Amino acid sequence: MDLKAYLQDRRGLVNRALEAYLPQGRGPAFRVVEAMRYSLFAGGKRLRPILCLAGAEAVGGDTGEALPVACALEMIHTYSLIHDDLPAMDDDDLRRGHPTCHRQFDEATAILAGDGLLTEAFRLMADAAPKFEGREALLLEVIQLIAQAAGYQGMVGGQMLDLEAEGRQVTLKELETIHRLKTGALLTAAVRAGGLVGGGSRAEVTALTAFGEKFGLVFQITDDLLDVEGEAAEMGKSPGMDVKKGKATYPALLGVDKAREWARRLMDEAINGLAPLGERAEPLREIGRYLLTRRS
Ligand code: GRG
Repeated sequence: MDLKAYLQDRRGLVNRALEAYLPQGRGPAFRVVEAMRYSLFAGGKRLRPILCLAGAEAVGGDTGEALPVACALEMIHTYSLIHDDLPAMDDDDLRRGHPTCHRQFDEATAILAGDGLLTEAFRLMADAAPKFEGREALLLEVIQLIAQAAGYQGMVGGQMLDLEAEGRQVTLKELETIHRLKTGALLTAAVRAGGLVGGGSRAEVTALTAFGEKFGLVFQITDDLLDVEGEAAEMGKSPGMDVKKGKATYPALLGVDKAREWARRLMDEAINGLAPLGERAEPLREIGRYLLTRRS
């Protein structure tokens, strides 16, 4: 399959839907909507929504039905980036190739923009209820799954552990826990939610979840490798920040070659686990292979 064309098509689908779900603001709250849109449309690979759509596709589901959930995932992801870039957290100036939200606007507006995106994500999913007539329990399960992955049992918890680990020695096991929660939980939820919305059987959803968990880990390893080897122009942010901030990373703990080898092995396992889903899971396999060679 032509992965480039596939990603371009899905990105277009997601961007058009996001534009419809979050149109330009009017009225008194104009500034916060402008800040939400600034970060949402600043670029980004749209990986989480694409994983969600590909998860639905892998079980023979309708990608149109998965779109509100896919867009909600991108809103949650963007909120996490805005808050992560704040002076109280990573204090970054550049994100997605543009000034970070608090640099472009101000700190208070950036906090509100993140809050607005997080809240809007859940409104968006709840608003999709009419599309799920007779299957409301399924939509509720998806909303619960995403809330859990984004909250203290997932991304927020992982961020807390990450902040607590700053400036001290971290074991490989601790690092894995941090990343399983901080980045892995939302990526896993994206694939799983796609499978659920797509009407997959429990066995299919379990296979997708196992893929998502390994994918999440490989994503983080390759993110760490990019920080060592990447180019700012391609990444849209400055490389070398992990070392500068004294953060524990896979290349720092294992060495670059071993980290890369581990990522390859994990991705092989992840792809092998998709065998029961047959041809329909090909986009997921291709996205997995692409992850190992990504430059941004
Ligand atoms: C503030 C609650 C809260 C959580 C922050 C995800 C996160 C938790 C922080 C981001 C810090 C970071 C750079 C982590 C490395 C992995 C990561 C999430 C990279 C950015 O995701 P991509 O590559 O970004 O999918 P784009 O811009 O392509 O969407």
